[in-house]
Amino acid sequence: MPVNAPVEYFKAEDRFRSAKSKEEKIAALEEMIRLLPRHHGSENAHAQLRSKLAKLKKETKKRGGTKTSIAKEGEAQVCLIGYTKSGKSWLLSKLTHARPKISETPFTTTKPEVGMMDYEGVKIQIVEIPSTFEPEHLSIARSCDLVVLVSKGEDIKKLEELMDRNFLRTKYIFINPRLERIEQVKEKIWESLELMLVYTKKRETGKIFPMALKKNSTVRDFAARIHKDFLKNFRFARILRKQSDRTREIKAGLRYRLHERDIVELFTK
Ligand SMILES: Nc1nc2c(ncn2[C@@H]2O[C@H](COP(=O)(O)OP(=O)(O)O)[C@@H](O)[C@H]2O)c(=O)[nH]1
Ligand SMILES: [Mg+2]
Repeated sequence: MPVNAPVEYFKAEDRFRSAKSKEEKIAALEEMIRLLPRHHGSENAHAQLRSKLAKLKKETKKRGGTKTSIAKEGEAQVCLIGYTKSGKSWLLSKLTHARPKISETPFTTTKPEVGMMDYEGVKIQIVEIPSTFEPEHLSIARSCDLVVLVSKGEDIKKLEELMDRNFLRTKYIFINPRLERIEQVKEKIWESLELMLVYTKKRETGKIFPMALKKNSTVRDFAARIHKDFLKNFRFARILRKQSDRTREIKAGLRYRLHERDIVELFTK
């Protein structure tokens, strides 16, 4: 069985075993897939879980269900969940260039709407989940990186129960679009994603490009993200780090921890 899986994984496994419906089984499996660490030794376990999931989904589809999946794009995927007319489409249109229909009519949004939010050059995908809360739509929220519960304030408890009832264990935050400024909302989403912004500097051109890494990432994580060859032929990294009003230059190895807004240039053999 999987090595190093967190306690929550085994709880999801228990739920899978005791699930009475296929939908519950699917929910538990999706959570197991999300929680099972990804490394060389867990590839088989992942493949087995995915094949079980595919089989179950096929079976539910035969009974009239439809499949909706949104290909992940950008550095993270964020789902907007809330009751109808809470302002999800409105929020999506403010955070991204998407133009979903915003309306006083309940249940205007019937399929997931997608847009890309720009945070200092980093792209974050935002998905509006229709308020009909169909299982195949909620599935998207199960595998995303963050759920934003769009709330008018009085429905906070009901939204938390909705998450719980549908086995949505993804990290979530509340946002009230009528009270919070859009720049604040963006900042809150970014903070909650627990990412850090670093810049990669291309040696040939000297140009810098923003990218997002998990907080506390090392030079190794950075190099692996750029290209596997960089890791194989790694010599050292040159890091430019702003400290108060001067820029420090640091020569670093693979285990060196990066800071927010470091500019990183890789040197290879
Ligand atoms: N004034 C104001 N109106 C909003 C806000 N968010 C949504 N609305 C209005 O509320 C209604 C429903 O919004 P919509 O985004 O379609 O809700 P959804 O069902 O959650 O997608 C529309 O008439 C919007 O114009 C907001 O932040 N401020
Ligand atoms: Mg909508």
